[in-house]
Parts: sequence; structure tokens; C-alpha cells
Amino acid sequence: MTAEATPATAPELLQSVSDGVLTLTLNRPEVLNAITPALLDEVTDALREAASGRTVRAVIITGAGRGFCSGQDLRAATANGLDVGAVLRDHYTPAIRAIRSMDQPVIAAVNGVAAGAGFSLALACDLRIAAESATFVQAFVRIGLVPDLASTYFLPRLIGPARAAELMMLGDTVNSARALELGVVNWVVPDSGLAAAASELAGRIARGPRSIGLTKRALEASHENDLEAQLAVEERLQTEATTTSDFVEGVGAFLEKRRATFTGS
Ligand code: T3D
Repeated sequence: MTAEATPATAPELLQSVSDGVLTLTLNRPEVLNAITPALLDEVTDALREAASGRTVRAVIITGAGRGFCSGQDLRAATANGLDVGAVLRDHYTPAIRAIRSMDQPVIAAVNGVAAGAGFSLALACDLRIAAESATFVQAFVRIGLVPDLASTYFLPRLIGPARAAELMMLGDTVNSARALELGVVNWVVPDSGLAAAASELAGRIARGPRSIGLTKRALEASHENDLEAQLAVEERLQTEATTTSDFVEGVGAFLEKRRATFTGS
């Protein structure tokens, strides 16, 4: 008797690195890439690995199929009777911290609906580029929840407290044009051009100087700092930037009237 072959299950997170750009694709298209603890653990691990090495200089997070991410997998949530606080603490918020603490910029390429924690995930990224058909919904209120994964931190800072309250308290769906108008996203591109546009954007950053990572740190620090504290952060980071070979290359290229070739060091 021959054993039946077990059907291979598709990985829930696809990963590829090309020209210094790590692309992470949430791959649960049948549920619009709803997240589970296991999936976000994989995202966190991939980001931490990228952060600790020198190969990756920019990251793209996107979704497979017609959704970007529909938030918490609601079937898994009710079926398993999850301890929500523990799930957030142990599996979800580490992904947000990984995005914010790594020097490499993280770009959300929002290919479709970003709902609930999926919207939060996009907000935690440094830049957002959306397909024309992408939509955004703070779906939490629709099911009697509070926005999480740092939506209540990032959204008011991005679009102002009144607009954030509107989206969160009403839970209305925002299309890509409105998202651009509100400042939720940086760019909107035709659906068919999203992958190429995200790749071009990430490539530009990956070919940029080491100071981009230091700029991310400065922007991060500015969330809580007063003017004096932020001036001190800039003094420290600028001092660090002047010790990089990319600074030497940048100034040299300017003086020699040629294009700079940065190495990220
Ligand atoms: O528990 C905790 O850890 C707390 C943390 C919570 C964080 C959160 O994210 S709470 C918010 C959770 N997300 C939502 O409430 C969104 C639920 N989904 C929707 O409202 C809609 O699906 C969308 C607006 C995102 C898209 O609508 P539409 O009409 O384009 O697609 P659809 O037909 O509703 O969905 C397609 C399929 O995906 C469908 O499955 P089926 O019927 O074809 O077998 C649907 O059930 C499934 N799906 C969509 N979102 C989820 C989902 N399955 C599980 N969980 C989902 N979040």
C-alpha cells in the first residue's frame, strides 16, 4: 500500500529579496490575508532578520490576491476563544515594534482592502503606496472593538485627531482617492502598476545613503520630543551621518559633478 502524498500547504508569508529590497507578501488570499498569530510571528521574524543584517535596505509589505489585509482572522478568533490581550502582546504588537525600530524604511504596497488591523499594519509603515482600487476601513467599530495595532497612535498623527475619530468611530470605507486626500497614503497608482511602482520606490530607497535610516530614527524620536530634545537628536544623528562613507561619497560626487553611488554604509 502506498502512502498518499500530503498536499503541500502554501506558505502564509512569501519572502523575496532582490537588489536590497525585501518583499513580504501576506499570502492568505481566500480570507483577504486576514492575520493570525502565526502569520504575524513570521512577519516579525523576517523584519528582525532584515534589521540585523546589511543586505536589506528597504522592505515592501503587500498582500496576495485582491486584498491587502482584512485584519484579525475572525473565524480563528472566535473558534479558539483567544486571550486577545496575550495575542496582541505576544504576537501582534512585536510586528509593529519591528517596523518602527528597524532603520530600513518599510513601504506598504496596499493592493486591495486594508481593514482593521490590516489598516493598522499599513499605518505603521513609513510610506504607503496604494492601488486605485484599494480601500481602507477602520473595521473595528463594526464588530464592537477598539482600534489596535497602534492605529490610535499613527492615524491621528497622520491625518489629525478629528479625521481619525471620524474614520474610527464611523467605520466607513475610504477609497484610495479619499485616502490620498486625507494623507493616509503617499501615492495612488493604477492597479496594474502597483508592484512596479512599489519596487521602483523601494529600489530608490535601497540605493540611497545610510542617512535615510538615521532620518527614520529622527522622525521616530520626534513623536514625543519637544524642540530642544529634537534638536539634540539631530545633533547626535548628524554627527553619526558625517562618519559614514556615504557622506564622503555624497560630498565627493557633488564636488566632482557626478552621480553619487551609495552603499548604505
Ligand atoms: O481578536 C483579536 O486579536 C483582536 C484584534 C483585532 C484586530 C482586528 O483586526 S479587528 C477587525 C477584523 N476585521 C474585520 O472586521 C474585517 C472583516 N472583513 C470585512 O469586513 C470584509 O471582508 C471586507 C470589508 C474586508 C472586504 O469585504 P468584501 O465584500 O470585499 O469581501 P468578503 O466577501 O467580505 O470577504 C471575502 C472572504 O474573506 C470571505 O470568505 P468566504 O465567504 O468567501 O468564505 C470572508 O469571510 C473572508 N474574510 C474577510 N475578512 C476576514 C475574512 N475571514 C476571516 N477574518 C477576516 N477578517
